[in-house]
Amino acid sequence: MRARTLALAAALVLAGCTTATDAPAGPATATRGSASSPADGDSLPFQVREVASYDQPWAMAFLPGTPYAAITERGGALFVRDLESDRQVEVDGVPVVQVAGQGGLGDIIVAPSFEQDQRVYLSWVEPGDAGTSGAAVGLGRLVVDQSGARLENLNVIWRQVPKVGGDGHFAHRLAISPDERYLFVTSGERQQEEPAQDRSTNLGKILRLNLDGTPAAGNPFSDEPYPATEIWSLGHRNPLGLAFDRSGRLWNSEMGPQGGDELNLVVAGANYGWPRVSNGSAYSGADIPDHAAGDGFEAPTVWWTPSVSPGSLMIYTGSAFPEWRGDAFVGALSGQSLIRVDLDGASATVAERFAGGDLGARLRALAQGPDGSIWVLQDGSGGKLLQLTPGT
Ligand SMILES: [Ca+2]
Ligand SMILES: [Ca+2]
Repeated sequence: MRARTLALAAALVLAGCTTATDAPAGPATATRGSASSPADGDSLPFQVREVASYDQPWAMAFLPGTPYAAITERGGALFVRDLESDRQVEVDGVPVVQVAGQGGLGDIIVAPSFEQDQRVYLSWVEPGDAGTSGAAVGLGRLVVDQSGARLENLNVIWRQVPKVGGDGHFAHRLAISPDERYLFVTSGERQQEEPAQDRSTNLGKILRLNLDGTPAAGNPFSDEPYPATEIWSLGHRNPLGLAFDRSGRLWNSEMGPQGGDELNLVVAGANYGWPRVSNGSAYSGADIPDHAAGDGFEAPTVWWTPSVSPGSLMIYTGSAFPEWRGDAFVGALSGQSLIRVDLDGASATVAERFAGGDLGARLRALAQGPDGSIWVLQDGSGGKLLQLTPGT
């Protein structure tokens, strides 16, 4: 079995682990616009272990059947870390990425067939003509053996169209549907606003693709020309979080403008309103109508004003924290905290916010470990990799 080979390769010579040294961030100041106020506190009801640090880490994925996790850095590096020996190697064969503004190397997730074929999906920003750029998603093999780790046969299977100028709102978070038939991709509106309502682009959308990156049959606009054939939902701004719950519902988190950050229950064909409506305001101070019943747009289930800047979304399914099973976690960037959201069917309520110690920092990514522990990547230079386990 290939997976066994991977596990045995744990003994390979790996580079020494890095040590985190950055100072703790300032106090969190986030509040919510749509939920009661839970108490903030510096005492955390779990243990936090600092594992390592990275330079602008962006995403983390556990590699099934191995003791490894893959971790991306926005600057273009991909690492495979052995969580048992605490050693890591840098992966060869990562594509050239355009690193500017919010762009660079992005998400990584494993394909449903990973244990058989080591396939992973990777997202990044690629350059275009005349200073333009856009997000891309590649599918390839992440091979780990005695000689190191490398990406093989990596092919681009999806792109943002069109490529435009500017270096913001790429989004490019990835998720596999629970039935393991579809790849979902978030596509930010590149700070262009109007494309989020324009079905002749795939900007400002959530896309549903086959596992090979082609548009999935049965999508809501499948009778329109490409790229409308890819669109699952529209009217999104900067959707940096995407996760399925235990009942198969899809949720996304996204950044509003000034205020109006959102947690949305994502429904096929629904329009989430950007830039027509938002519970936030334009940075110019100009009003944007709030979401309102009967306006034709899907309102967020939870929203935050002032902004917390949700940078990631995870729905917990593990056993280590049984009381949290089925709940959503948002990693807040400007909100400098880990936010737990109670999910109950289609309803969602902010439950508590953890801002003590190392969680009182800009948080970039969340992942659930095979043992049900929760892993957190801080944002920025020296961003720490943290493992949360039961106990105090
Ligand atoms: Ca909205
Ligand atoms: Ca508004």
